[in-house]
Amino acid sequence: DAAASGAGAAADQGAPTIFDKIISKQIPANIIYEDDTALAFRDINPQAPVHFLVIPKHRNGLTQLSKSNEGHEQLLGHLLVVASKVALQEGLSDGFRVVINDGVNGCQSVYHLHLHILGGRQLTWPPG
Ligand code: DGP
Repeated sequence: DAAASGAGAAADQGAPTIFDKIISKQIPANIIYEDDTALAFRDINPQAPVHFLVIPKHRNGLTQLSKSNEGHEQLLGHLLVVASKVALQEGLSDGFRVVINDGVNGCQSVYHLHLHILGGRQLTWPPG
């Protein structure tokens, strides 16, 4: 499909992660949205009453956001639209937060690009 075949498609560097097993349904997850290119599921360690992740089904080299290039624009845009759609589906009409942790200083722990969507309470700023 178009979103999955960006410029990064040839080079899907990085070791498989736990998210590959969630995508292939080898391990269970609470999936709340799925389409051809994106998957949304509840975070196993929620930091808010609603906390889910949106990931690309095909990583396309996006172990982390800082690996992105122009070939990923359609996919990245789609992930944001899915995040918003599912947030509203989850009842977050008063607002929510979208976070992408990148690399060591960003506290990234799973190297398969993912958006965190948090809501259901008044969040504070700045984050820690
Ligand atoms: P990050 O630090 O941005 O890489 O966050 C990774 C998130 O992934 C973290 O909030 C916990 C979540 N997570 C890790 N393993 C699993 C899992 O097996 N299932 C689910 N549902 N979430 C997971």
